[in-house]
Amino acid sequence: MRILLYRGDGDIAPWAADFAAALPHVEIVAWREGVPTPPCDYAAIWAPPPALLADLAHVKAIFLMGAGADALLKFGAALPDVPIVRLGDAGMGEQMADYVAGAVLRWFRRFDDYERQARAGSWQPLPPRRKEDFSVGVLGLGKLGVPVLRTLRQLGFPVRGWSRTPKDLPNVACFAGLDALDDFLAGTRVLVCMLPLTPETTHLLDRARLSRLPQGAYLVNVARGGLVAEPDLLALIREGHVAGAMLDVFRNEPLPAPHPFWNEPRIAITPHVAAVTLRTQAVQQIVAKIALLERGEPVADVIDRERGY
Ligand code: NDP
Ligand code: OXD
Repeated sequence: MRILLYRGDGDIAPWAADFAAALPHVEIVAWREGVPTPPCDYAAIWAPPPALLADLAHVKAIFLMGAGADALLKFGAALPDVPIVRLGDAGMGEQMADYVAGAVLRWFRRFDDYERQARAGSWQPLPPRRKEDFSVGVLGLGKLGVPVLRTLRQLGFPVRGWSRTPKDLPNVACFAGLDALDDFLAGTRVLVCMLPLTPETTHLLDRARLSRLPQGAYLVNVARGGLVAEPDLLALIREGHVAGAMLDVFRNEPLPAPHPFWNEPRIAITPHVAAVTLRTQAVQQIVAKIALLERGEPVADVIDRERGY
């Protein structure tokens, strides 16, 4: 058996070493542009260039070394008709929960306001906020959205969630479908975006939708930049309707130097690190799924190309 490996964002050598250690009888092929690739049985890839697609001709399945499939699905009909399998959690749920809890607590305890005051040399206690007024709404109740909700609920915040199909989660106010989105937004003080980027979700958060949030709401986007109409968000922050945002993902990454987000003090920026792929967990999960496929058994986390996630 041969497995083709590629990551567009870093050194593939440690991945090759981990796969080789887990599968000693398998040939690991680190893909390089312009170097002939032998036929491979499986591929484990992230952010591939178009030139790699021709070398997927013989694979039985494509494994993504990440959770989102948008960067692969954009190749559409150029992809072979084999299962595309993404990572399911693999240590990302806990990272997402930490990231989002940090953002919510920062605003709830007004650390952003106190940082501003401290820079101005001002010693001024501010009125405390009540958790019951600080409802957190998570868009996307999947592998990563659910652990985020669980953590926020444990911290005592009222939580609500929105998904495509109806859900029943303990102590979570659940909403489903576009018809329910306005009601969901109207009761959300901190909106957390954890949706996949699909044709249906692109630009979902535009001026009209963000305006449904109550005055003084906050936004955390840890999903994909294309879900948010960036100029609309900026305008609503400048007008004061949205009090602040913590953004990990952007339409163009890295966020370009002249982008106005860089100079907006109410926007906190991180460089797409809300939940990084943990190599050990990822390799273990992919190796286990290859074993299932080799035995002819079904695997979890197969992308539905129609739905786009
Ligand atoms: P899942 O596929 O497990 O969950 C997706 C959720 O979104 C599901 O609840 C689904 O609804 C819902 N959803 C999808 N489309 C719609 C729609 N049109 N309307 C309403 N709800 C919808 O994904 P994960 O939780 O694993 O990951 C979510 C995203 O997080 C990834 O796609 C990726 O883009 C991003 N990500 C970002 C990272 C970072 O570091 N910033 C790291 C990892 C992932 P339903 O349950 O009904 O199917
Ligand atoms: C992912 C990501 O989808 O890193 O895994 O954004």
